[in-house]
Amino acid sequence: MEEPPISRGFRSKRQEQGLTNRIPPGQYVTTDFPVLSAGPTPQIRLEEWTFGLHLNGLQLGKWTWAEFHALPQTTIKTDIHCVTKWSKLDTVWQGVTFDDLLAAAAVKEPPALYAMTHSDGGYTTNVPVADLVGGKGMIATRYDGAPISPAHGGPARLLVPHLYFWKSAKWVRRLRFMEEDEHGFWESFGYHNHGDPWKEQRYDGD
Ligand SMILES: Nc1nc2c(c(=O)[nH]1)N[C@H]1C(S)=C(S)[C@@H](COP(=O)(O)O)O[C@H]1N2
Ligand SMILES: [Mo]
Repeated sequence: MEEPPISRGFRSKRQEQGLTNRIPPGQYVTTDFPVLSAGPTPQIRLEEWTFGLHLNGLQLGKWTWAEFHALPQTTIKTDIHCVTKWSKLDTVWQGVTFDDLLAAAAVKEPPALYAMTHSDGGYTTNVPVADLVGGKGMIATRYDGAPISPAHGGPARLLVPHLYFWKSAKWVRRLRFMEEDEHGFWESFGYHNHGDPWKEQRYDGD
């Protein structure tokens, strides 16, 4: 049998946009910015806001809003991928990287392999420390040149864009280093423990 002719003119929309290598499997691109929250948006007064790093009940570092803004600020442009299948390209965030936070706390080496983030409202998510350091994670306070809106996690959210977006905890207040891994909120409801979009690690067992 003859091979069907290959349509040489064919290029998918993704190829046209040069996106073939940017969209993880099963994702589609949206230009909106959907809001996904498991509960109400907490109201946080900046005068009361602090961010803390903890290990075994010990506080390694704590910053007020003003102190946090005196730390080196980094701006990144990155794609984000939600487990509900939307991806948003070229989002721009400003904040303090974990590398800079650890340096500010005079912590030379990450003190444990695992971390749990704690947010106002009670949300938690666990992330391996290796996914936060080396420029991979930050505490972001600005999105698209303006303060992050409350619905999107303002005043400050975790940003770990190479993992599914549920790992990017909104309204984050505390990160606790852990010797042993524990499940956060969605992880204990069957979401994948790691959440790498390129491996389609959506649910436990993927
Ligand atoms: N504190 C908190 N952080 C959270 C969530 C949440 O419910 N509470 N939802 C997560 C999920 S499932 C997603 S997809 C993203 C959504 O962020 P967005 O609302 O800014 O799009 O936030 C993540 N961070
Ligand atoms: Mo999500």
